Amino acid sequence: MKYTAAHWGTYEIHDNDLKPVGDDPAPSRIGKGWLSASCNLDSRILRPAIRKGWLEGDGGKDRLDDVFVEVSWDEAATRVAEELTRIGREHGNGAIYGGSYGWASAGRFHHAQSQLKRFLNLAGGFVRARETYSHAAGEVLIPHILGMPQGDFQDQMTSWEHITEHCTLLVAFGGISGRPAQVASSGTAKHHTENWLRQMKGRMINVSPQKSDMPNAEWVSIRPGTDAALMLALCHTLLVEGLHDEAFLTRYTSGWPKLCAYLLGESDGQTRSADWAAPICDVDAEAIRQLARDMASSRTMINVAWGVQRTDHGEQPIWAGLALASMLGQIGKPGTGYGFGYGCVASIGRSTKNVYWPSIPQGRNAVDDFIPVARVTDMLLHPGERYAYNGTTRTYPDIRMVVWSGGNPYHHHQDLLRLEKGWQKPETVVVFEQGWTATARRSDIVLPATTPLERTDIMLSKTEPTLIYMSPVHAPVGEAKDDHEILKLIAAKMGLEKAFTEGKSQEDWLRWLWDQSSALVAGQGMELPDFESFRQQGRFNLDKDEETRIALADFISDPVAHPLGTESGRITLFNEKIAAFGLDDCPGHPAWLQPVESTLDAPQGALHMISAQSDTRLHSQNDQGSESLGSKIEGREVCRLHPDTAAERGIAEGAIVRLFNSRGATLAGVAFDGDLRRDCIALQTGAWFDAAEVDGVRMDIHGNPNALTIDKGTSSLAQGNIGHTALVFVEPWTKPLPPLKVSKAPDFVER
Ligand SMILES: Nc1nc2c(c(=O)[nH]1)N[C@H]1C(S)=C(S)[C@@H](COP(=O)(O)OP(=O)(O)OC[C@H]3O[C@@H](n4cnc5c(=O)[nH]c(N)nc54)[C@H](O)[C@@H]3O)O[C@H]1N2
Ligand SMILES: Nc1nc2c(c(=O)[nH]1)N[C@H]1C(S)=C(S)[C@@H](COP(=O)(O)OP(=O)(O)OC[C@H]3O[C@@H](n4cnc5c(=O)[nH]c(N)nc54)[C@H](O)[C@@H]3O)O[C@H]1N2
Ligand SMILES: [Mo]
Repeated sequence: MKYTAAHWGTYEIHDNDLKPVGDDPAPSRIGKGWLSASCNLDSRILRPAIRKGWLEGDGGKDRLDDVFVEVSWDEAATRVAEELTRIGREHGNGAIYGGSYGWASAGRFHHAQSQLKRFLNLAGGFVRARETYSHAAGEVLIPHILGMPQGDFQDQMTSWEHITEHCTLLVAFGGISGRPAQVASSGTAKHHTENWLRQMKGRMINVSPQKSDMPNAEWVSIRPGTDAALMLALCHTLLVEGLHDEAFLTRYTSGWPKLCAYLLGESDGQTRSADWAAPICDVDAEAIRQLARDMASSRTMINVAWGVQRTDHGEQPIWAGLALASMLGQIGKPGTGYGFGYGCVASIGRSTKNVYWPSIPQGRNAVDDFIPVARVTDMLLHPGERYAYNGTTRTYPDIRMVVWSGGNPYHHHQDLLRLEKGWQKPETVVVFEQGWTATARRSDIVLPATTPLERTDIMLSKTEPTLIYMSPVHAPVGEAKDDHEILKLIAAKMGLEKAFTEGKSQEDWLRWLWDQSSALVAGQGMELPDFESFRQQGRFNLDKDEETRIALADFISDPVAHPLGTESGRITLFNEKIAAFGLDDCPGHPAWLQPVESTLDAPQGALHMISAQSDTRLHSQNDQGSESLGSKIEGREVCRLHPDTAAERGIAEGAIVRLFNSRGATLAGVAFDGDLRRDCIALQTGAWFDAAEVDGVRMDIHGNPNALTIDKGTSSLAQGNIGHTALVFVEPWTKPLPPLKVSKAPDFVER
């Protein structure tokens, strides 16, 4: 049997068709659109192309909707090599941005960024990006408050087995569902989050603006962006009703008296009571008090979904949630305590032993500069400007060349019309892409990359016992090449080919990865078959020990012998270091800070837009596949509205509407959802950005929420993205529908 794999699942290959592996209890919907997206010759990039304006020396000014000239691979590689060399010589490699954020594809060898970064390091280095769009606030905050990298905490999070067995009250801020759990980075062969939820014996509470964020749960319909206020009010009720675990707070936390003073209003005259929080959160005060009592009398697990921190001051719900769990004193016990991200990807809370598989070596970056990942437009627009980040003051580099591989900034970044402005600054933009995404259309040199369905690779995933020899399913479309082959061509032009390939063929690299992997697991008492047998079988199930975990168990068992890596060795409820940073937007303890936009002080008619992860895509991937295309209305992404909200605005189901605010506008089709808050509108992310001038106004016409979101950091601590914080207006669209450009390639001309 031949197999292949993606972030969204593992597939058997049958006569050029894909079937999810039989032992996957809930194969993903995303996978249904994979093959058709890969074979979509209208949207795939077939040949290397160079923007005509760039060839004519416009220096990037018209890098928006230009026409392209198709070129040979030799010319494309030569041009990239020449530009890298020229920019490096004239401005230094600190003028090259290679951060390339993005999920790329599963497969250990053909990982786009790893390949690109290995190459750029050999070519003199590049400015990189720190943190992720997923949970930047967590990545910066968690080391301060739990004394370990966010990833380490994630890897030790309490196993689902313990939660289903012992937890009697699961309170999920942002919900837990099979929708985001369709994927796991690097790949997965099993989707079991929904199974775990079905096995829950205790109560489940979904604190979210959308009921659909958690099946079979009670719903607390919270005003978006106000979770920290609710959590603090729950803390306050525990405190004033004497339901908190004072002994736990004393033994395992530091700074409790300062948080206590804040809750009681001793520091600023404002009590954080249930009555205070009720109008902020739009949740009944008595319901808040009762929830606190229920939490204290139950075996309670508190989960904060990553989406809850992709909001203005997104650090706060992470920290307030941890404070609440600390007051309940159930951290370190089976099935209770605190979680960050259950259900956000399939792998969270799995009890299989983690294996930290080898990757191709990336070498060393001679450039020491970075940006927090979501500050990309600020960097492009404001070279030399200073900004705050995690207690430091940094300066934006002056970027002359951007090289992107395996990510789609015109999907992931906020306020895309603003990104368009910054995007015109560099002299040269190079993209390695599979499809004519908005990013590819806005690049100067476009290098067509293969999809995993066109190449051979190995799927190795940290939490996943299944290892897959990935076989190709169809021939590469057009002249598309693997990223590695493209980089090899460019490296050859720069005299770096030998250094880049180490003289190894792709198959040599796969064997090398397999040998390294065999050696690694042999050291842990496990055995891999030899490479030939693995290739023959296509799939190998590692005999991993189940390793059920309890988060922070060592620390709880003996906080002196196993202190946390924080300033106090304990969970910091007041953090001296963060306090000393003196930030207005991230004080020394969890706090409620009103977001830059919310329905608390919204203009008449404004709605809060929730731009969650898509049912049918991985971000923008597979948007041009059958499953995503089939879900659209007149080719536009679907937004969901409460029927009452629609009625007030004269909007019919199935109609096309314009969503707009001061930053931009987009068009979407309408579906009704009685289980969504009336003051919200839900528009999932990932429809390929398609900007057009309509009556002289530039807007997106395909339903991309990032035409409307805010390009601001969570705070000057983490500078994470705040995609979930945005107010929009909605009205029926009465003009003719502008034709979409995304579904086909741009225009090609002769030089
Ligand atoms: N409004 C809003 N915005 C958001 C979010 C949100 O919740 N709301 N979520 C954010 C989050 S959590 C994330 S992680 C980001 C995701 O943002 P991205 O990870 O950038 O999104 P993807 O669509 O996965 O982009 C991957 C791109 O790489 C290309 N690609 C795939 N495989 C390969 C390959 O092998 N080689 C090459 N060269 N290219 C390849 C794909 O065609 C695709 O264009 O979006 C963020 N943006
Ligand atoms: N199908 C699919 N699954 C995915 C992805 C994908 O693209 N497609 N992307 C993956 C990636 S990269 C990531 S990082 C994870 C992200 O996983 P999550 O962050 O969990 O995903 P989201 O859907 O953005 O957010 C979860 C829910 O939070 C709710 N929410 C929004 N704002 C607030 C708020 O202020 N308060 C509360 N309480 N709730 C709020 C929304 O209703 C939303 O449905 O998903 C992963 N899983
Ligand atoms: Mo993410």
